[in-house]
Amino acid sequence: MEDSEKLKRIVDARMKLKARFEDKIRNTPSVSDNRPMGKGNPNRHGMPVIPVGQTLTVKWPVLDLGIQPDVPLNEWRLVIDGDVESPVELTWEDFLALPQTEDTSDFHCVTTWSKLNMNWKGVRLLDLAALVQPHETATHILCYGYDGYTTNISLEEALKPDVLLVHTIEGVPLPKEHGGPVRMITPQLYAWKGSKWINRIEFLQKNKLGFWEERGYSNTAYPWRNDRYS
Ligand SMILES: Nc1nc2c(c(=O)[nH]1)N[C@H]1C(S)=C(S)[C@@H](COP(=O)(O)O)O[C@H]1N2
Ligand SMILES: [Mo]
Repeated sequence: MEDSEKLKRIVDARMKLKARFEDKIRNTPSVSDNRPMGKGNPNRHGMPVIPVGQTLTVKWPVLDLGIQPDVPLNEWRLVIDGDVESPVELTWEDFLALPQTEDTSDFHCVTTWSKLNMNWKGVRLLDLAALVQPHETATHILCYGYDGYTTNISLEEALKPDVLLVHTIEGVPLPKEHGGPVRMITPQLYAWKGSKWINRIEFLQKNKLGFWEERGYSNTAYPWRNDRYS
């Protein structure tokens, strides 16, 4: 397919997905809560900038399962499959050819640290979804990392405009210890919902728990509700 045709298809599909999930997104707690817990000025989605129980950090701690996989760019792949019209397996070049988004957002770790104003560059999950076209029956995704990690979220969380698969932080390539070459970020949920070293996104017709969710972490992970454990 021509590149321009491909882009047009993504833009059309993106608009349809936005319309389909608009109401659901507007009703998620990190946008709609009228009594969010936390302190400080409102962030861009109206929540106190420091969620309840969090402390600001300038350093960026590293959290993983004890494995930091080394993925050369020529071997890197991103599979997007499951309940979708057109499953894909993207190479690094394919990934960089997709619409790129830059955004500055906050990072809230369940272990009580938050790091504000992180500048990211990458591809919106919304645009990846537009590429593969989830069926009407799709409700959740399960993300897989090269280290064997998994984590799940609902589509109304995944399709928010600040959910990105990032390859660049503060203008430099995302370091391996933070999930490079590519990780996902979920600024409106605790950070464990964003898989480092991401290599597969599976669209599902029902919720399926990931690594930490199976071990007692919250399914939903809302920072402004102190929603850490299930
Ligand atoms: N693949 C993978 N992704 C992961 C993890 C992991 O162990 N493996 N840890 C999660 C947790 S618990 C957190 S808090 C963040 C930490 O990201 P950081 O190490 O860049 O701070 O990544 C999340 N994503
Ligand atoms: Mo975490």
